[in-house]
Amino acid sequence: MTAITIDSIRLHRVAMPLVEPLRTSFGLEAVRPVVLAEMRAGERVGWGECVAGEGPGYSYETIGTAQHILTHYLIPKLVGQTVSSAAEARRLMAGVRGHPNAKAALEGAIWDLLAQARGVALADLLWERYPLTKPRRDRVLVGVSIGIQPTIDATLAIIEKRLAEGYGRIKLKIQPGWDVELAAAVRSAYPDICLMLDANSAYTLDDADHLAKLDRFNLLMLEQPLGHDDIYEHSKLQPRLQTPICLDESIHHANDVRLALELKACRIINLKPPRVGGLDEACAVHKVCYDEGVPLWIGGMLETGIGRAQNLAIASLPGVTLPSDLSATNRYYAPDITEPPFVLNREDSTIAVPSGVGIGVEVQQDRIATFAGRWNDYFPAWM
Ligand code: NPG
Repeated sequence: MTAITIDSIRLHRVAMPLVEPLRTSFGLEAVRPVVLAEMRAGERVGWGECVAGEGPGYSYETIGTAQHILTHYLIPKLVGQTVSSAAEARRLMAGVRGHPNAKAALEGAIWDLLAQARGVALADLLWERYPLTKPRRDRVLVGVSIGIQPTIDATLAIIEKRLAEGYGRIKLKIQPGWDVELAAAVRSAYPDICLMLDANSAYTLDDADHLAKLDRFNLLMLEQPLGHDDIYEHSKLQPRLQTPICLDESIHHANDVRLALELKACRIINLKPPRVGGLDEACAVHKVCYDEGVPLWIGGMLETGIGRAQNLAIASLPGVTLPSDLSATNRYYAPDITEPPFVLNREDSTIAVPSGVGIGVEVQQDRIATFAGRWNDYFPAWM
């Protein structure tokens, strides 16, 4: 087995202005604070990305807590160690409870280094993690996520633009007061598009009858309607809806998927590698869905090219059967910190999986320096 010895880990904090801010039920994201992990092993450099947000709105972690945990607890556990798998690195970090986004940043860099040491693409290394009989794909099906807009007309205009660009699946963010009427308007304008809604935990079980009104819109799924840490109440909601529920925030490891399936709390799983602590657990979640035939897709956290390359790699696995939240680079950052940009294949709403070794994209150090220099313009010193 190929092993790597971790010589050093350096964190870079970069302020990444979004081409288009995203409004969700938990807030508005316009400039994303991102921490990148640069891991050196001999001549090689591996990269990981921490996607924790500015505030604890999507998860309890913030980019501030992640820096604290990374600097004082996780990095000291890894520097100087020799590992031959990401699972070994996870064992080294196991003394730290929780903090999945922080751990995922380091694990991502380790996967990149291990793939480079083997001379293979990250997607191939992920495919080898568990026995899978089906091959991986070279292109992954993608869709686009549209935030909460000021008006329904504004939403329809953006949908029109995205469809014209070639996105084959539209996801709309909803919240109480911005749901049934919106879905009705979109369906009457576009009776046949592949449409799904994402509530980011904005409802309670008391809203079950209201949510059932969404059934008539032939939605691909309704994502995370109830509590961010709930599985039980979703199991009470799903039988009252025809629309398949997809769990996102509630899924932290493969056993959460097993539990959700046993309780029939959802019919679809959203997998975000950072939310489950990294690509290793992501492979475990993928394996459960693959074996059980549960529809699965990869969620996005507005990643830079580093995290996006990793998401494309896992999205290439054969158990990922629905379009993933992975848009082209030009929708997120101009420029991004990696080259080449990811482009949408308009003819089939896909993006190609990087085929080079490791994450398969080139990190631009000069751009990291530029975006690092803007950190203080946007974020307080204590972050
Ligand atoms: O394309 O990367 C993307 C964004 C997809 O809507 C998206 N992500 O709730 O899933 C989500 C949402 C999100 C964005 C969540 C940023 C947390 C942070």
